[in-house]
Amino acid sequence: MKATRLMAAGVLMGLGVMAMPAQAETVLKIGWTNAIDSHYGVMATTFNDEIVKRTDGRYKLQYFTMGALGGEREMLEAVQLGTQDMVITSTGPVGNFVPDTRIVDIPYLFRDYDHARKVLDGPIGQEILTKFPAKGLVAITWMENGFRHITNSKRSIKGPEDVKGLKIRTMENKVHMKAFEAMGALPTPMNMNDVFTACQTGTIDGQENPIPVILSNKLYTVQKYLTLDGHVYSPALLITGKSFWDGLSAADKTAFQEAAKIALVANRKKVNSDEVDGMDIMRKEGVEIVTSVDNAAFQKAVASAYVDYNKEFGEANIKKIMDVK
Ligand code: EAX
Repeated sequence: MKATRLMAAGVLMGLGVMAMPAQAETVLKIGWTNAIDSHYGVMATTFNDEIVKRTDGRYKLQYFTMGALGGEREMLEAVQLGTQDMVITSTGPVGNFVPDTRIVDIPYLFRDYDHARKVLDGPIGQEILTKFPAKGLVAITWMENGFRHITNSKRSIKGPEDVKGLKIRTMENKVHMKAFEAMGALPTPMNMNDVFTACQTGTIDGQENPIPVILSNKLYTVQKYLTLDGHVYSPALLITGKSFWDGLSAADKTAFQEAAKIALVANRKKVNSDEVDGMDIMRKEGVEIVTSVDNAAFQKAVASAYVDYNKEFGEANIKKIMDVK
């Protein structure tokens, strides 16, 4: 009798296991324009580890680094279309999709990292994120690209007068282009994937990016001069498609948001450590670094662009961000 019961239990168990299919695993394609060990890569890998933990492996990320899926604008279009699941991008091209983000691209808007992080994590930054769903996108969290500095192959830039006449690659971002026009440079908008070769061949004289990007894309091997002018703080974003996000259960949405919060800490930590470690790496490669500039002179040089910024964004709105303590 006992054996029969055991047998029966075994069969039921077997059936039971068959009746409960293993939870399907969803693999999400995520792309960015830097390396796996960059400030974006550490965000993606930390985010993945936290999601796998929080969803018992029902979701995991498939990484596409170094612009393998295209430039940031192209990847945003793909996420909007649903042919790519997620993108980590600077705000550079985002303003072409969600115009409300453009205000955070204004040069000299943020005093330092603490100020920028406080604004983006606070009501002003969170309010901007609410504008994404209307455009078919969901910004899961603000992230960080870092303060942007100018590199070039022509001359050491000690003041805005040295920028005059240089062909400087910018992102596809009219706010940034306006600032470089005001300085007398020739702003050349370009997909990040083309920047290294453009520097190498001299198609452009220079470009501007945070230290983590200069390191990750090895731009210091094709740019002789670096000036730590920090003309603009470059936020980044972790973005997915609205239809994917709406399909998640409330519990999974919370899991993704909590995972993103932990990943953001790793992203910001990497930015700060790159800024310290990067100097020696670049000096060893022979890069001539101007470590401090007359900020007031650079701010004066972009004053004419501020006339347009005040008109476009409202002087009070710009001041509100600048006044966050
Ligand atoms: O987001 O395009 C750029 O200069 C960005 O800073 C880079 O792709 C990282």
